[in-house]
Amino acid sequence: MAGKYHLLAVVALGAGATALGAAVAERMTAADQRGEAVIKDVDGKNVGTLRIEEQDDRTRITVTSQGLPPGYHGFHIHAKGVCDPKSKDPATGSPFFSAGPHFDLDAHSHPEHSGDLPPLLVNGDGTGSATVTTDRFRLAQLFDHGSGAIIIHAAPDNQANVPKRYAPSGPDAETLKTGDSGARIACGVITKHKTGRG
Ligand SMILES: [Cu+2]
Repeated sequence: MAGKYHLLAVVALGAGATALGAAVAERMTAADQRGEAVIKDVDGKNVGTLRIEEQDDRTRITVTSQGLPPGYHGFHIHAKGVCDPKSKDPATGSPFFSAGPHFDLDAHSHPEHSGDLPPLLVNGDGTGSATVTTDRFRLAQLFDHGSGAIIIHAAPDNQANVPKRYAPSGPDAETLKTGDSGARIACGVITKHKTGRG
């Protein structure tokens, strides 16, 4: 990768294209960084890791987990990089209230938040893994926002897909906030790291 960028930089300088050179420099900076999180449950047990990287015009998110209850789990980036298991949601009693609402660059509802991700499937042996790409945010925007936290929920995420026959007036405010994913069972603060390939 480094070789490719160096070649691009030489071409840009050779053509005297200052703007292109600056764009390449900016891209090198972004490619130099990644986000990482160690995901812990309420007892502080390590239940997974998360990696966030830039990949062309997308952001790639990779998760591996272990020691979690089998089934689908709501899986989102939340706005605040604070994972305090003793911080309880006054409305529901859920821990990790400190991580705030779903990370969002605008004023979207669920499941249109910038940090909304496909649910995590945990296998019968408690392990899960997934790689997902999203164009809803770039790594720099996440860090500008204050880094955030990855949260794994107890229940599946209904993505606010509530058919009219169940709710004639559509999903309620709670569903449009969280997708009814239930309590927060694990949390990982996303921190900035150098990729070391620049
Ligand atoms: Cu969430």
